[in-house]
Amino acid sequence: MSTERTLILLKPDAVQRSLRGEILRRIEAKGYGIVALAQRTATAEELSSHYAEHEGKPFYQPLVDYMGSAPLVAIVAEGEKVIEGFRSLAGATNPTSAAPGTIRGDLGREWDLPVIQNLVHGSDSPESAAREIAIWFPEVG
Ligand code: DAT
Ligand code: MG
Repeated sequence: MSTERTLILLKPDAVQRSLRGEILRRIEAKGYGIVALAQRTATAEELSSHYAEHEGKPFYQPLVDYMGSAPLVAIVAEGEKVIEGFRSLAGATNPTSAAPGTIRGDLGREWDLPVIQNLVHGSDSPESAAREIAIWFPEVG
């Protein structure tokens, strides 16, 4: 058994497009558990910490600005290999390249929305998951 936890964000576009239920359905249907879930507007501190690895990249500032512009939903999900598994459910970063069947592939719309609005974030390693869970849910640990 390698039960682990990951940090998922339903980005502001997912909230605005009323896709929370659709995305949560996919997470739960896969068999992952929801350990914590909260909708709120992220602070600049949370976002600069969360996206520290991207600081200096051209999309960093637009990304941080966008993520703080409206409410998002932060989630801690749990399950066997959930870190890699949720990344598979999410699909490739760019919605046009994301495979059909994935969240970004089925629901992402790059023709009228920028890549930044690709619906979800998921931790990419056990180290990122621990770091990100501590940012969004310090009480969960
Ligand atoms: P992912 O969210 O698939 O882990 P990432 O960590 O490389 O992707 O980038 C974080 C977010 O930044 C991504 O979800 C959308 C945005 N982003 C990444 N590359 C981008 C680019 N070339 N142009 C615009 N936004 C980009
Ligand atoms: Mg990433």
